[in-house]
Amino acid sequence: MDPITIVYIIGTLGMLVGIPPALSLVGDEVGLDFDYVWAIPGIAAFMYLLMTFDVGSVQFQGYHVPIPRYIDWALTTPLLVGYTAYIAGASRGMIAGTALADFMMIVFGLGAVVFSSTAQWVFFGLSSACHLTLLALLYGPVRNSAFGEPPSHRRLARLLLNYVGLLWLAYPLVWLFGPGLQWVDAAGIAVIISYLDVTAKVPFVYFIYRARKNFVKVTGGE
Ligand code: RET
Repeated sequence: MDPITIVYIIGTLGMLVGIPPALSLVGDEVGLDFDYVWAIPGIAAFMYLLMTFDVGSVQFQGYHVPIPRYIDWALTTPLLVGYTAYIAGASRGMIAGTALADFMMIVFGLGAVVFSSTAQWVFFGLSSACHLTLLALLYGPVRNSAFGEPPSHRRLARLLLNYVGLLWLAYPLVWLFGPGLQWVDAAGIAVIISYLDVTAKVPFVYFIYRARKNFVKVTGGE
């Protein structure tokens, strides 16, 4: 079997691990609404399954680009940052702002893998500008809004914020060494990204799942 296929099978199984804890949050009355957290590992598991069967891949300049990966990122990364901002007690406008900056980062990021040479670097720059905007929103207004929240919410918000803020820095680096400078081949990139994707999603869900016990106490006392 093709090693990339094996990597995607492991990725699919990894994402499945995040679904039961996320489903257990549906309908929970804990002061915050976590009804759609399941979509984070759920959409990813489905997209990894498509990648396992090589559905929806295209070839650009010798690079195999799995479109399901970008569909996954475009849908689930706004959920990851949106939930982070929501738990931090950010306003609806700020939640939408972080989700939008994130979504644009992914759309421009797709441009950075489908176009060649100069255009590719322009899209890398645009995507990176959105990433920086996202980080500025997260570490500025979103972090500040958490100060007014109950300690259990604040603790979880800080954990998720740093998790997203630090782990996601690896993605543009992977792009640089892969599609950008072509030092790492497509198989190497597939392994690294699959590892990062499962790490970005499954522990994220688990952190919320684990913190929920303390939320019940907070709302119960109000
Ligand atoms: C790209 C390429 C161009 C520059 C930048 C990028 C950033 C991507 C990020 C992706 C995060 C994905 C996650 C997936 C979870 O499953 C598109 C690689 C800045 C930050 C968290």
